Amino acid sequence: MMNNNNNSPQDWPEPIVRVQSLSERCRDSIPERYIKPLSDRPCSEADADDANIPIIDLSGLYGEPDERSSTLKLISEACKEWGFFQIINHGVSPQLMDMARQTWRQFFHMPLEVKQQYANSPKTYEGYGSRLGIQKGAILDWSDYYYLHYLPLSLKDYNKWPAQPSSCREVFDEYGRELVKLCGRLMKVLSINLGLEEDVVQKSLGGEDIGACMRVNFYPKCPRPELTLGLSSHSDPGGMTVLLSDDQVAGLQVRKGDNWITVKPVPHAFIVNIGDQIQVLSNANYKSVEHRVIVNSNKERVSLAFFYNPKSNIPIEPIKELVKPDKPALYTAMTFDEYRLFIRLRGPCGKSHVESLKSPR
Ligand SMILES: O=C(O)CCC(=O)C(=O)O
Repeated sequence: MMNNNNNSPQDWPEPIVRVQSLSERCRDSIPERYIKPLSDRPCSEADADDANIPIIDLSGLYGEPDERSSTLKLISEACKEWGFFQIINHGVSPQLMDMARQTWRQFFHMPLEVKQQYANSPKTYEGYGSRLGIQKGAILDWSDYYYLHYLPLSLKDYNKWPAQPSSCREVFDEYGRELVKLCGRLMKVLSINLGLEEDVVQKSLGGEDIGACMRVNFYPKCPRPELTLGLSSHSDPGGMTVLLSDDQVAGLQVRKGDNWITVKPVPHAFIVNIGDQIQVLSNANYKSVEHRVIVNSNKERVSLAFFYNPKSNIPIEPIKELVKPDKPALYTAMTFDEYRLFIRLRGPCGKSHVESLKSPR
């Protein structure tokens, strides 16, 4: 049984403590609940200065044929080797990106009582939250977040979006529209790179009926960053994630073999990563890669993760053109609704779930 503490998905197992209030109270120690086992703590040595995920200029996709094919190739290699890349010249306005991040930063700086009106429950996770997973006694991450649905329209509920700052709903509506367009373009690229007709990946995710949601992460300053994580290692359960990172503060680390590479964010770039559902659809040609977030003692950090997901009730399985005699289907079919229940109950835990979907052979 996944939920072995008799908790219901309606309830948190313990009273919720906002990490932001802890950060204001704790001077030189952190509560034990946030101290990670030694093996999970961030390593003290800085990673090689020049190591970074690939940075790809998307304007190449619309240039001369040579430029287009070399851009496609860069994306293909990044998907295979890293599962992560940064994109520049992606078509989303830098002003909109800044405004979106700034608006959410303002939200997290509103008085607690304002934010508490949106306190979430593990049933849908929508709203203001401070933990993932409902296992009693779990070690927690040093972050608060806000989670909301953008698509399908049946799940989009403005009452669950903050009313303040007053521009929040309008800004996020526009941001969501732009990101859905960007993700649609990226789906075509992935399809072409997998040797398929350009609309196959999008269709396999449900065509027009995809899901999209966003988690805004707020990582308060932490007096003992070497003992904890802002977000534990996980792969993203959905199709693809487009992350707007903090432009001032690094924190995202991507697994590369046995190392963790700290992403150096480029101003006005997005960080794109493959999620578990594209790993499944691509029959593991592309891998969703584990990542985690470290925190620091002198700067808070804000990031906006936009999740582009399959329609939630259709079976997701390897695309048939990618199943071959020498590469049989590696995964059994599962709907995204079933799949994400796991992370909702258990919280972030590496890649254990997508690995558990492997077909017995
Ligand atoms: O804050 C970040 O840089 C990464 C956030 C993330 O991995 C997530 O929200 O799933």
